[in-house]
Amino acid sequence: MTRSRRKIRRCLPRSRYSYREYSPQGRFLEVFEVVQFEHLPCTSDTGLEGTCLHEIDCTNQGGTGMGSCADGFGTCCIVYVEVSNVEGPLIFSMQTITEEARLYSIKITQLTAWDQLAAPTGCLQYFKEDQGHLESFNYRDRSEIGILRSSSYMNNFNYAMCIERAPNSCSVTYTNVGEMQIVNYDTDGLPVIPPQQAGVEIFNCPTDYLLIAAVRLCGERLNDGSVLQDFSLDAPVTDDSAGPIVIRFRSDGIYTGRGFKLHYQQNSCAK
Ligand SMILES: [Ca+2]
Repeated sequence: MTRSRRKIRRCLPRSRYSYREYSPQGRFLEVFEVVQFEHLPCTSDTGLEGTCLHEIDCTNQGGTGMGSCADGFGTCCIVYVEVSNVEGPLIFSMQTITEEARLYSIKITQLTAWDQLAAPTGCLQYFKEDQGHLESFNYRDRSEIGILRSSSYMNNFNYAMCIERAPNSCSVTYTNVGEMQIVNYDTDGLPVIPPQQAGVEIFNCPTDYLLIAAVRLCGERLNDGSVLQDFSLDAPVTDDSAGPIVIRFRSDGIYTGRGFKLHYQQNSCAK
């Protein structure tokens, strides 16, 4: 009998599964491989977030399987809201300007500063993998709980995305993997830079921009000019700054674009 691998939905607390059958000679055969996995947050193929559980646990807890877990490569947007030591209840309110009915699916987890999942102070988003994706809010053009929608970041953003530095990591390289659009307009209402171009620094990106390695980046391409001077093309952007890894995003109170989806890769100091 050959060993077979049992399908695992990897998502949070550590679980251990094994299944054994006994041969006619009385010796057991390991039919299913013993697998241990962390019950970590995960994102379904359709964008819904959940907790990675074995399919049996998922069913026992009244959950619905949404596909296998994301191998730590997910695009989780766990938004961290710091509430200090205030006493509850904590009230979460939603504001909308449309008369259309809305449906929300929101998972809330309370964390202490000592929790493994807790983010450093000031980080609205926190990514703990050595590689992954950074995505602006409302970037996706569809979701399981809604219909097709117009993707756009929002006005008056000013937040930080933080990445936990991996052991022996000395730099991070960012690449554009989506339809980037971070817009800037002058006082006459005209685009500061032409379409399908990368913008760099304050003259190109006065209001809406990503801040990576202290450089403002905007436009419809990701390119800081360090490795490629053709700003009609994307080019990798590498931050070799020491200390915490922080990417900031800002927008002003008027004009918005699609946003961004970047891949980040932490690089070994040996490189
Ligand atoms: Ca703007």
